Amino acid sequence: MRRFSFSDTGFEAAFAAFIDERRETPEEVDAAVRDVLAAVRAEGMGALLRFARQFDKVEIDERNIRVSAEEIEEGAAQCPAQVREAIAFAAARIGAYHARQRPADQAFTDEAGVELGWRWTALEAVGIYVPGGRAAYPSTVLMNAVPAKVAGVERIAMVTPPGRLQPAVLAAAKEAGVTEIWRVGGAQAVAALAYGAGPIKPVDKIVGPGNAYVTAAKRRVYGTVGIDALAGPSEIVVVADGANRADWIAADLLSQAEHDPAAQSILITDDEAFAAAVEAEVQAQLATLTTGEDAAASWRDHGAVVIAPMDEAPRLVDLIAPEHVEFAMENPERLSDRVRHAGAIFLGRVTPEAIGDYVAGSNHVLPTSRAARFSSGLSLYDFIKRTSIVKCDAASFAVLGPHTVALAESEGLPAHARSAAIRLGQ
Ligand code: HSO
Ligand code: ZN
Repeated sequence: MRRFSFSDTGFEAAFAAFIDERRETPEEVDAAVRDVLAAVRAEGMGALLRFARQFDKVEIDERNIRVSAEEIEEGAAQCPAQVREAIAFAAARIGAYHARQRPADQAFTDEAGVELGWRWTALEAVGIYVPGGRAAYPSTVLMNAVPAKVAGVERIAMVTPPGRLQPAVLAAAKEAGVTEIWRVGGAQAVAALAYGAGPIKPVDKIVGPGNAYVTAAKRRVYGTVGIDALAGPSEIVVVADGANRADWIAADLLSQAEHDPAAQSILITDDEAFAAAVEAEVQAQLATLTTGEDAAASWRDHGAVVIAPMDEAPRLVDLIAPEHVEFAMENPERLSDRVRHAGAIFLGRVTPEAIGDYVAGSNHVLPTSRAARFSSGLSLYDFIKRTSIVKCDAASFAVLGPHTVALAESEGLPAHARSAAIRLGQ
């Protein structure tokens, strides 16, 4: 954990260097991924079964690669009632929030008399990657699938590495309206979704977090299909004054640290005694977490405490451009309204970021690694696209046509020019 003080000479440079540090260990995965993609493209299902044997150490065949409707039902039924209830609660709130994002179609006639507009339509088929192991979060299934469903996507295909399917993941998939689930993971799953493989039909866009192989595969298939943003490790900045409870704020910092040893948690406060109390609380709570090892590594290697006047916080937050920022104080909007670059903002003392991870309704798939400078979290917009519409009548065509001819001729495109000129009687 690094300590910074705004009053130290050299603070700006030291802090800038800190936020520039790369947190992910670069892996030489791209060549392997290229070969996997090519094999699935050439051989289809046979390659998927071979890679399951080779990488996942699991024997699957064409008959059980798809998770059956009965398996989904039975698995979901094993999910504790309380968790199922929470999944339904979260799904309803996520659905309601994203339904409000639906933009209106437009149709208007401009001053030249041209009828113009645009129309939004949903993607037809979307693939959702769900990682195996501990990172198989039911909440992430909801955050990806519910907006797709609300957008009107007909086919929502989920892929996940072969192995034990968590009941809560199946319950979330069912609740969100996932239409098919396949036991295939890694780069080969991305290939199957992009190119198709036997019964797995290609989709139009692939979303969802994955390891370095999955991310490299998504990068490579982009263009054949759409992809969502490339997810990095979680981040949180907590801006807190000294009137907060140190144990609450420590818990918030650890809530993101526990995701990943490469996650990052930063406290910004103007109160040195409070900062020390939070640091002590972090140590005390680390000892109690089953995720303590990862959280401790994250806090040790990437955590920071910044002592600065509260009025400096919005500028510092913008430099970090974090995935999440909390403003734990009275009247938080006074500062938060000045923030420009953040994936999601959580306001006040009783709005921990974890609320946004699960049940606020807003999406928890958010830009990381400073991508909040140029992008937004997952939303309904990821599952719809816009088609523009143009209609001239003879009078408006007479206004537009000559300019079309002039531009087409200047570009050396005579057929373009003619298709306009011919209608002008030229
Ligand atoms: N905070 C994570 C999402 C998540 N949290 C899933 C809990 N489960 C992404 O920013
Ligand atoms: Zn989280």
